[in-house]
Amino acid sequence: MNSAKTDIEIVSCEAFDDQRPGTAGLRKKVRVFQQPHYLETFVQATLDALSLPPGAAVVVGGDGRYHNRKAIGTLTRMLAAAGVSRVVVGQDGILSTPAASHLIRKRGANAGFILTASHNPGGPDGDFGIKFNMSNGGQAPERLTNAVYEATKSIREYRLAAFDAPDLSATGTVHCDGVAVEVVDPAEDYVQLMESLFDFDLMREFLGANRVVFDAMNGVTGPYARAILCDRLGAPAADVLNAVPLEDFGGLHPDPNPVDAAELVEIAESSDAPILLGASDGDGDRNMIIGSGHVVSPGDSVAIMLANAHRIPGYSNGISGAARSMPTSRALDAVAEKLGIPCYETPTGWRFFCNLLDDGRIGICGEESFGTSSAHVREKDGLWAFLFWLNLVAATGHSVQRILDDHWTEYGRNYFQRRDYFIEDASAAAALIEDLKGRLPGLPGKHSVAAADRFDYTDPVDGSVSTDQGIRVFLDDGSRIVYRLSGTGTSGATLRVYLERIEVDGDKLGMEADVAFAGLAARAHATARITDFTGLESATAII
Ligand code: VG1
Ligand code: CO
Repeated sequence: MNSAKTDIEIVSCEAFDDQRPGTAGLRKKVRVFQQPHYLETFVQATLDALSLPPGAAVVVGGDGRYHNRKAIGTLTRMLAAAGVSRVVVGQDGILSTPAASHLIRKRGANAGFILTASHNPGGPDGDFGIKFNMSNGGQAPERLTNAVYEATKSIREYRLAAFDAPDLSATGTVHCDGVAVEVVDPAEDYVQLMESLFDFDLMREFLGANRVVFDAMNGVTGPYARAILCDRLGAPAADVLNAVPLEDFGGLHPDPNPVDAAELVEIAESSDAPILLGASDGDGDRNMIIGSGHVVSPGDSVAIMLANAHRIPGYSNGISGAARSMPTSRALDAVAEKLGIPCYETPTGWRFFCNLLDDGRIGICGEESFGTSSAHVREKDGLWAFLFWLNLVAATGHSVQRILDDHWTEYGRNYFQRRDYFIEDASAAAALIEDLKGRLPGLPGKHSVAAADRFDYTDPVDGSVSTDQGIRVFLDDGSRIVYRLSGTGTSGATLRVYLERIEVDGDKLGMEADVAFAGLAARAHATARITDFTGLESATAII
């Protein structure tokens, strides 16, 4: 216990009224976080709600974005004041989200703080954020984030240990008063974990004859990708693009989707395209997989992983069950059914998978938002997904296109598209949702609507209930439209409209998405009266 000998400064402050955590932690503009006391009140509220035992160990890291270093210094001092005796932090403050999750679990730490706004842009005019994870390595459940929000509204003071923020530039342990700040290589433990799951020998041999390219998008995964793909598997350094984490991501939007990772898509379409390409986001939890010039839809990706898990060493003993977030395509359900294992449908946000993973009910899970992972951590994991595909391509000798074609032929194809509408006036977005909810009972039976409901979720492990997690409209032909509001934005509101169409006709498995969705997209737009409520004639982004 160090708090007795640590000098503590108590700072009075006013509460802020906008610190409700969203889908994944608290995200705001950097300038909001730079306001005096803003980070501190949120951290203090979190520490109060967490009530860590005396002498606790806490993992701290971030994606290297602007404001990270300063925030880590403050956080370390606040953790010391809260009686934490060990802070494990990545060198230079760097830890990818999945690596932080692993470190919490490996070290038996009591909690973790991850400083990131994920795929949101960085830099002084960009976004900042903070996620807090529990001792299982997963993000705080809703009951805790609600408690934190309540605490932020009435906070009057916070506590800081009176020492200078430690230097994080070299590995080793620094003692600050009674707190041991252990600076670790961000990649070491994670590399070992990946080696325990995948067939590195096979992958190394494969890379001797085949080229793959990974784009770290100037986010956190560069050092991890270099350590694994180059140092361990022999890929040339030049094949890890944008490999140095930059505070502003080099001005890029570090979001691995076909629009923001256009450079990679271009390489994939060139005549001497690599056999496999991948990208990850700012904090390393998202992934995009490309092969044969084709971006693998995340819903297909997780379904294919489940169907082929027996080919990958770490998963060859079988998978107990699978899960997907509600808006994610139901391609996964079809595979689970064939395997005779359960497939859970959870609300959007990785934290909802964590109980299922902890309870051993599921082994693989995914979200349509380019997120996939397994029980190896309690976060989604971008580089893991890329390595899974690399191992799969190496093990089968099949191209990504062949793997997709075989899968669709066996299970049918779940065409999937997300249309985002950015709505400046958040109240207009809320009104649209309320209006649609009110009309739901009247939709079935007309215009080939089979059913329409509001998605509420009861966690099968702890019985906790999360209501209002989106709106589902099911059509007679098996198509589905889902509506929900984003919980990660930092201004206005984003309405997400998710479209899914299932095709089993062998002649219709190769359509372009725009062709596949021409009808359903117009239908979804009209059903929600999007133009009436927002003035928008079309989606702001189609992914
Ligand atoms: C989005 C995605 C969701 C994901 C979340 C956090 O949330 O839709 O699937 O879990 O981002 O991912 P929302 O509420 O904006 O739709 V990350 O990589 O930004 O931590
Ligand atoms: Co992310």
